[in-house]
Amino acid sequence: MYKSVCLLLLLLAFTAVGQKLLAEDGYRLWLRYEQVPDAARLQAYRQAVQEIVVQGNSPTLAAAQKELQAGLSGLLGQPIPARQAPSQQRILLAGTPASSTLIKELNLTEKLKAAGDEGYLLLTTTQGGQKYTVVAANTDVGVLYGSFHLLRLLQTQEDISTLSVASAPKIKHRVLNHWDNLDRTVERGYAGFSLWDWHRLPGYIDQRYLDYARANASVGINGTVLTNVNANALVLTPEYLVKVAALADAFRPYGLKVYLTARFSAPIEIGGLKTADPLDEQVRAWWKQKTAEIYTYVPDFGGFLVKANSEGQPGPQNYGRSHADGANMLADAVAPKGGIVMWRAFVYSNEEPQDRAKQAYNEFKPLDGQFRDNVLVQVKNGPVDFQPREPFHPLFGAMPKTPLMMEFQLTQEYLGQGTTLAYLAPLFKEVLGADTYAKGKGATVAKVVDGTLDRHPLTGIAGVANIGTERNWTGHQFGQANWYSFGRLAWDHTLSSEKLADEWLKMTFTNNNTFVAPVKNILLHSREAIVNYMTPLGLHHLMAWDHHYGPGPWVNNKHRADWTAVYYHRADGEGIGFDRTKTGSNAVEQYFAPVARQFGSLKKVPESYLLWFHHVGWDYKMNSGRTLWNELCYKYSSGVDTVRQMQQTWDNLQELVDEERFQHVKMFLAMQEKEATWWRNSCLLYFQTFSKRSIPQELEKPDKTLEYYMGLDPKFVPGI
Ligand code: BDP
Repeated sequence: MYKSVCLLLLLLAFTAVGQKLLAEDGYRLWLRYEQVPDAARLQAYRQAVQEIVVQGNSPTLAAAQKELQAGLSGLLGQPIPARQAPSQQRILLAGTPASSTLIKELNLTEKLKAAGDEGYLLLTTTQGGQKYTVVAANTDVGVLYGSFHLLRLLQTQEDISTLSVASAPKIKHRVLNHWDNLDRTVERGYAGFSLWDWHRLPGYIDQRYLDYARANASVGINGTVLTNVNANALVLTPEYLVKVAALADAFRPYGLKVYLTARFSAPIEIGGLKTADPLDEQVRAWWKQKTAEIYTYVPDFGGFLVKANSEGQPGPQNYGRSHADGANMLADAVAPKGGIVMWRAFVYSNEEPQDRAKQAYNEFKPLDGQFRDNVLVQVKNGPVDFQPREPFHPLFGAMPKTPLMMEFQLTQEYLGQGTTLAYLAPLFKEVLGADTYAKGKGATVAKVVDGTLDRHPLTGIAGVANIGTERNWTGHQFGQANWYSFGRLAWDHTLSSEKLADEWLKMTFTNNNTFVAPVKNILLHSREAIVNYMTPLGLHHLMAWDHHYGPGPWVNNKHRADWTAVYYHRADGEGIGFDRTKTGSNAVEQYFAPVARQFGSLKKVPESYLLWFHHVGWDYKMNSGRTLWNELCYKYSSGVDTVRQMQQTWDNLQELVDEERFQHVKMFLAMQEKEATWWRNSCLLYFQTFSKRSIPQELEKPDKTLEYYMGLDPKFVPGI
């Protein structure tokens, strides 16, 4: 007896330790629902919510109820019952006027008008002697989104005693793009393998699919493209469609629609046709039939994302047809069921252009007005390719008759990949806030994307996902902040980077400001640090060949000049930078006049874009008073310094973070510091061969030779 009691105690002790050790591995993302530590707040919340009443039954309302119950029970540290009718005084009431008589009795019709199909109201009200905290919406999914909002208020310890919140998304399609292959590798994925376990589907529904859907719903993401833009036609065959259907079924309660990438040559590869010409009747019929078939598996299938005639992918131009011909063929196929086509503008042909940055604009602008109503043209944030900093893409504002969808990259292909702490909300905000001057001052990219500038009802925003099978979802613990902030900005692009960092940190780590304040500072400076130690002052495309990990400013002589680094930086004895003014490629001309004038002028261009648009002499005087060469040296060095400061800040916070995540981030920051130094040293030594100037005395000098850095050749880098 004594022995078994001891054993039991030992076991309990181990489990407790085990739970502590395993508890914070990042799996729970920002949905941890730990008990509110502040006693006064806790008391207030407990008084406000004694039970949950979600009237109505649908899978989505059930999901909302489950989330509220789990979330509130955790946050309030006591079980909160859920009932169909109130039995207490303080009720959390959630539902729609259609699902709930109690909500109906509150007469919210007027207030709910602005909520639309996905928005919601959060209110505090009293009726019949009962005090209600209300989550009301026109639709079940609105109730779900509102429930997550309410939980967020408690997670971040906001006052909920007099709620009066109305929220609706500014953009309609808020979509993740997974570059996931059917063999489960992920193109440019740094967080393990693809979440989609195709082999075990449809039989096995992994809990991760549901947690993935929950996480998306919690930030308002309502669509997911399951497959890589470099598409495989097999996903369109019945063998895979049944698996796609299983995923769609798992996601549906969370308002998450499924989309697929359409390989343009699918009619040939899996349809047995001789051509994929979009004007060929047989091809058109094939896509119609194929799409109808997809809808039998997934009745609410969202539609297609297409990469065509880009980087070797097949497309309409193979048959002398335009992008509009290709997009419209697919648009006609999905239209009967309300589907959409997201047609990518990331194109560049096999012939080498004079300036790759100009190509998407040149190809797409003439097509404005030629696309069907259910086509969105999906444009990367900048004109080259997801670089640490690019000016906004000149197509934004230039195609008023076509809804343009924004494409951001959450996976950090060009921002340090899996080992780098890069909070990207400042990048998203910088682009969305840029003024295109398409209709005079104030025509921001955000207004193009949210449809208000040209009154487009169809709107969309996409993020190339950074999610994989790693236990913490994104590889780097802080990668989660990009999934989070992308979703929140897709819903409301007016939110600030700072607010989103604040929310995410509080929910993911702790509300303790001694932790939140310094770590927010880390987040907010992280992207600029990367720009500084990789590609300062408008430099771009300096990364290593193919896998893109690490520096490669010396990359030249590849089969396409515009895949090399030297094509972009153009360093020579005189200076450095790509002349995109009238004397060069004249890419500036693609912007509206005030922007073109600013970018085109050496005096007016912001220094952060200087070498993007100008070839500038090494001794050019910068705003700081330094020469360009010295400024470059300073920028590269300051990037490294910032990472070192981040390390110091983090080290001081050990007491405030669980051990597992503390050590994780510490080790990742140490890797990042090495990589930052590698970038700085490589780039400065290489550019020095042109500038022939020395690195300022006061700055740290590279401790290896250029040959050493050029000889580094990391093997099996993930993501290719
Ligand atoms: C590039 C990536 C490549 C993608 C391509 C795209 O290196 O893997 O396929 O973008 O967006 O940046 O299509």
